[in-house]
Amino acid sequence: MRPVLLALIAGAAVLAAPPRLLAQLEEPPMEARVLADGDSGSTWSIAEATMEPGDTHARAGRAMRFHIDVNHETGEVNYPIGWPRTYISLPEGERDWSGWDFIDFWLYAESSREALPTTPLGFIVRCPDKNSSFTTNLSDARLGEWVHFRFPISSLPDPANCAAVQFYISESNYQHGDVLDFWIDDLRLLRYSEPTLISVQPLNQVAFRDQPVLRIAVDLTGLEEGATAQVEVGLRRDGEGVALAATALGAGLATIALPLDAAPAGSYEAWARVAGSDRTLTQPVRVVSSPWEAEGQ
Ligand SMILES: [Ca+2]
Repeated sequence: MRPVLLALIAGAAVLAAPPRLLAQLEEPPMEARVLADGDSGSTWSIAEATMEPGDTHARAGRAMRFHIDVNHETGEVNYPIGWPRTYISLPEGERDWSGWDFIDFWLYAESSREALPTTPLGFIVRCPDKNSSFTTNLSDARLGEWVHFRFPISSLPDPANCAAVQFYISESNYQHGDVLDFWIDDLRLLRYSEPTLISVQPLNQVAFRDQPVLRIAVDLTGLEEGATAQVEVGLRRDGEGVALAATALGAGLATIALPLDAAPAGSYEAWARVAGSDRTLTQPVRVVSSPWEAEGQ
C-alpha cells in the first residue's frame, strides 16, 4: 500500500474535514468509473432492506434508494436486532483499484426520526473479505441534505483486490419502527487524469539556518506506471523566492532536498507544484538561526 500523509487519511467526509489547503483550489481533471449512480453500475444484493433506483432525490437522473423499516423482532433468527444491508460483489476483472485515487459518493438521508443517531450508516469495502476490510461510520450524513464522502484508495487494506462494497445499519442504533431512506448517488472510483500533487509537507516546520537542506515530502499522483513528472519545490516570502529545487518523480510519496544556504532567518511559505501547472500547494515553515530562537515559540 502506498503511504499517504495523515492529513489525507483523516479527510473522510469532504464536508467535515477537507485538507485545508486543497479545499481552496479548483479540482484538477479526473476520470471516473461508475459503481452506481441510479442509472448504471453494478447490481446490488440486499438483506432486510430494499435497494432500488428512484428520482425523488438524485444529483442527476436517478439515485439508488436504500430503504429500511427498522424491525427489532424479525430478521435472522438469532439476531432480530440485526444489520440491514446492501452490497455489490465485483467480478474478478474489476477488483484491482490500485490505479485509482479515491472512492467517492454522495448521500442524502430521510427518516421518520427527527434526527439521525451518531452512527447512522456504515460503509465497508472488502479487500477481499471481512478479515481485510475498510470500515467507516458515515457520521456526517444529514437528514434532507446531500453530503459528499471521499476516501483515498490508499487507505484500503489491499487496493489490488477489492471484492465488495457495502452499506449497512446496526438496528441497535435505531428504534423499532424507524423508517429510513438513504439515497446514494455517484458512487465512483476517481483518479487524477494528469500529474497532480495531493500533498506537500516540509519534514521540519522549523529549520535551522545552518542545516544544508530542508526536506520537502510530496505525494504525486495522476501518472501511468513507470511515468515521471517534473516537480518543483521552493521557499518564498512576500512573493520572493529564496530557495528552489526540482526533480523528476514517479507516482507516490517522495522527498525533495531543498538547499537552504540562501535563506535568511524568518517565516516562509514552502511550496510545491508540478512544473508548468498553476496549481501550487503551500505549507508554512520557519528558518531560525539558533535553537534558542526555536524554543522561544
Ligand atoms: Ca444519478
